[in-house]
Amino acid sequence: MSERAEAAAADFERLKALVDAHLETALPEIPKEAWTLEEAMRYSLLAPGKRLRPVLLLLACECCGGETEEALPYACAVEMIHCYSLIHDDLPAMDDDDLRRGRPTSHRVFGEATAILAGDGLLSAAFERMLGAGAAAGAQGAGRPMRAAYEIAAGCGCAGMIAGQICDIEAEGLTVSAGRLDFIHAHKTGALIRAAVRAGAQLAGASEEMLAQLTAYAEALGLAFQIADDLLDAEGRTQDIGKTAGKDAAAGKATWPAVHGTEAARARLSELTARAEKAVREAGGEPAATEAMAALARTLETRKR
Ligand code: GRG
Repeated sequence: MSERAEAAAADFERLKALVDAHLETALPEIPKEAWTLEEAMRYSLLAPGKRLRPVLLLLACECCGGETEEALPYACAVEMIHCYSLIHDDLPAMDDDDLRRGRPTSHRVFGEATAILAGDGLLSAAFERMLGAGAAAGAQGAGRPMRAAYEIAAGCGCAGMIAGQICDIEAEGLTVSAGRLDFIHAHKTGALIRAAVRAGAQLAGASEEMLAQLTAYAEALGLAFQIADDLLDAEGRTQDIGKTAGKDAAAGKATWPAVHGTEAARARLSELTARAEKAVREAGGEPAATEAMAALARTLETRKR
């Protein structure tokens, strides 16, 4: 590994450790009477995830010269939202999965009703966390927190992740057009990744030009991430990816390899990785964070889980 790549990897690990530590105390106080809810929420939230979205938010904030400490509540909120979406996605009514992050899924451990409520709880807790941080900034300083919270709300909402999820479910077993497939990916997976990057940049008060460059980075990265995920599902092993491999084909899912073929999927993945790297370099932000964001795009291209 080159010196530059080593520094970028260390940056990712530094921020991931920060996120992991903050997630421990990020949930609101839950009444002791509702202890099963808390147990189920913590089970999913603290399971070993990659923490890609919160780290991206923090890196985007650092890239635009912002304060990492101030961005942490938003980073934790994005991870809570991501976890809620995973819990609900795994439910029998959706993808019906038994394994997530190498562990039994929430509904397998706690039952369906508790899993649904744990997802609801994480989504609500995310907004509590962000609005609490915004309120603490006071009326004078609330502009940036408001913009960041708005990005995240829109990204996970009905014109973002949820729109993608419904189209994904409705596409099962059907032949979908390339355009429809891109819509599904850009929304189901891409919207929250895009929101995380834009929220981090907004917290740092990024200029419109920088925001546009980082948005281009996030959009390319989001699609690349999903294509890599599709390839892993098709070619990876359950024990490596921590979730059941081969499920997409079995469920007749709309995926990049299924619609375009494996070779074309690989070529698109490389092209998107290069596009993401170029966009973040052209943003002209803080050098170490820029390097870490570029390295992250390259790592996701070859990821094994
Ligand atoms: C239920 C509203 C709702 C949305 C669900 C998350 C999601 C939307 C669907 C999950 C289906 C899926 C496996 C999509 C592929 C991309 C993806 C989101 C993978 C999981 O994210 P990682 O790999 O997971 O970052 P970790 O566990 O590392 O955090």
